[in-house]
Amino acid sequence: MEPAPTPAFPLEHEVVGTVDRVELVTVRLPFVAPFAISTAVWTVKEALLLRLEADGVTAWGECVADPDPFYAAETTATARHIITDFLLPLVAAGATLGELDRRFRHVRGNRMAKATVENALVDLIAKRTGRPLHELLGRPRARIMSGISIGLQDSPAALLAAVEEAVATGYHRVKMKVQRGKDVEYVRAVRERFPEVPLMVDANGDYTLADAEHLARLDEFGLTMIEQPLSYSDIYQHSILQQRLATPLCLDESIHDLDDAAAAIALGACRVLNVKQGRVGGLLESLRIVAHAAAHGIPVWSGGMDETGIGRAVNIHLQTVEGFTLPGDTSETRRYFAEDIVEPPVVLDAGGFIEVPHGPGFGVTVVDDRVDKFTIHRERLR
Ligand code: OSB
Ligand code: MG
Repeated sequence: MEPAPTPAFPLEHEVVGTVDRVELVTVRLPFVAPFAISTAVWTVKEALLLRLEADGVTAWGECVADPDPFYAAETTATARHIITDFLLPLVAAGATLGELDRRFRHVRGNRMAKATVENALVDLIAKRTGRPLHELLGRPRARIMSGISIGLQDSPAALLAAVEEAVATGYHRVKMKVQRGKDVEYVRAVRERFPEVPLMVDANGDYTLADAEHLARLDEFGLTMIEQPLSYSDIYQHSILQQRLATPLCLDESIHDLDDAAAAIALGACRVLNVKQGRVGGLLESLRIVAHAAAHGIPVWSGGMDETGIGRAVNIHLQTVEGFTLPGDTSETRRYFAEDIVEPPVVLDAGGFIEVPHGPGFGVTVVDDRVDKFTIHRERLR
């Protein structure tokens, strides 16, 4: 008899079981401090959570969409619609995650909604079989690198104070948000005070190709990369810009799936990739992107979306995968929330590393009282 073909990626052959109860819960957690990027300022984290129950096991998936379309086109409301009306009806007991992934392709785009369903099903499968997520990914438990994303600040002095605290905490690299008018002089201030800290900037699409000469002024600061300088939907113009800059470009918003990543790499539009599993449709698509990038010598790191402890835990497990060679946007819980909905919180160890949470599934415990306290909407679907 022919041996069964080896699945191309871990997760693909995992089987979805029956689900007894399905709920969508929207939580709103206050941020410790407002988080500003070139297109938005957020003072609270609003997240859509998918809660599954089966055989007394509870599993969760967090959607990374914001309530507004200022970072990505999807919102918590569009995700709720797509999950309820199109994705959940495709989930059938007995199907593998690989089959489900193929079914989900019939629904175009909406990758944040897809990731939410995939994540919750992965958590359920992992918990039912008593395995931690990194084990489903075929990876040993390991510590991962840390990184911080510092939002736009009112002055270079305020930025320096934030970077000072980040360096003192032990983060492996610092990312600072930039926008027109808050770029070269802000970066210069940080570089003069911290000549050695691994530093990068993220513009969230605030510039155009006409700014190429201005952006080239950043080359003198030895940045590890410039993230998404041009439009949220562009790949081609980034390939032109990359030819004019010594600093590597990194794409975030423009990459929704493996095809986008492959196009960006083929065009030379970036030399680094930010993989947010919640943006690209989930863990399985992330594995494909990371494998493709590694095969083409492109380093990858895990971005973040200011997730609660649920999504944060997923990002941490994913970073045990080979190919995540750079520190990502994975920071301590206390940087975002005075009180999170999970235990334990994410903390840095003495070396600035983050431990992968222990236990089945994502390895964190969702505290029901806290979910209740922060819930603004709850709906039972099944
Ligand atoms: O562009 O990476 C981004 C947060 C929200 C939306 C977009 C971005 C970010 C971050 C913060 O930079 C990442 C994090 O700390 O989770
Ligand atoms: Mg970004």
